[in-house]
Amino acid sequence: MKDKLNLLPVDRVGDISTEEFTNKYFVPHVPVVLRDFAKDWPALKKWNFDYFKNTYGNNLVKTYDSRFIVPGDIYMSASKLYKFTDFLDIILSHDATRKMFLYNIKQECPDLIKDVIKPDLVKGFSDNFYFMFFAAKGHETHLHIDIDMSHVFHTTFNGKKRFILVPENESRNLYRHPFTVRSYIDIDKPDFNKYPKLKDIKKGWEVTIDAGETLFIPAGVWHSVYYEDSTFSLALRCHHQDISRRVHGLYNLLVMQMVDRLANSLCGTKWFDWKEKRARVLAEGRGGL
Ligand SMILES: O=C(O)CCC(=O)C(=O)O
Repeated sequence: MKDKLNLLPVDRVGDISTEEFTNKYFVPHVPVVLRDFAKDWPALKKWNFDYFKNTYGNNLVKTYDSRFIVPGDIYMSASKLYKFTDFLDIILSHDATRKMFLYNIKQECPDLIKDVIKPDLVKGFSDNFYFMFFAAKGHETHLHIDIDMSHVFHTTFNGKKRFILVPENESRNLYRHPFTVRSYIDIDKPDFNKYPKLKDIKKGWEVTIDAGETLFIPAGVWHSVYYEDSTFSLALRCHHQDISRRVHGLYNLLVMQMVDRLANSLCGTKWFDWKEKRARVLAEGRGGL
């Protein structure tokens, strides 16, 4: 009896030429671990929990808990503001129930950008979005696609993170909730009885990255993240090379997400239940959309 998906390992490469990266990974949307992507960044030596506490400890930061993906008042919103130093203490006390995510250091702590060397592996890296993620060992970020349909280069600094990734064309077999970039299945411990179409997933990957390594997450690729250590990381975004994909990202942000938020605020659980039912209909091939 199947109790896990068949997940492939992810390639790990050192220095890689633009041509090889583009042909093997970037264009075909295949994840890869880049061991040398961040090797010259001053951030690798400089950033640690104490450094953030001493330098930016008084900043107020938004934090998120499991209610982020549950219908109700906190859906898709931050649940609590903390002083940065207090939140880092929470992480260091191994409380994995909340996280800081999509913390844009370009806006919040712009001096930190000087510690990151803008990569030239491919064109299209954003100058505006340098997102950081902080959480304790045991934290889990549920399965999703990045809403803006950008490529992501995710570097972890001080510990291990495990990722499960699934190609975008498996969205229906993952029971994607319509009007969202989210699936509510547990991809790590899949329930094939409740979600039988998971058995049809042809391909996926599993990888653990260590401090200093960078995972390339191609645009549209599903991913869930498991914090094996209390850690922080930085995700650089790179625009998709196809304009149609960028438009798709804008649509997701400006239209789809707004519809979902509005329907959640008006109908809450009923809207969630409709999305869950619709995800099943689509997975079983009984509907359009
Ligand atoms: O590390 C996390 O918690 C989430 C990371 C993620 O989803 C991303 O970089 O796109």
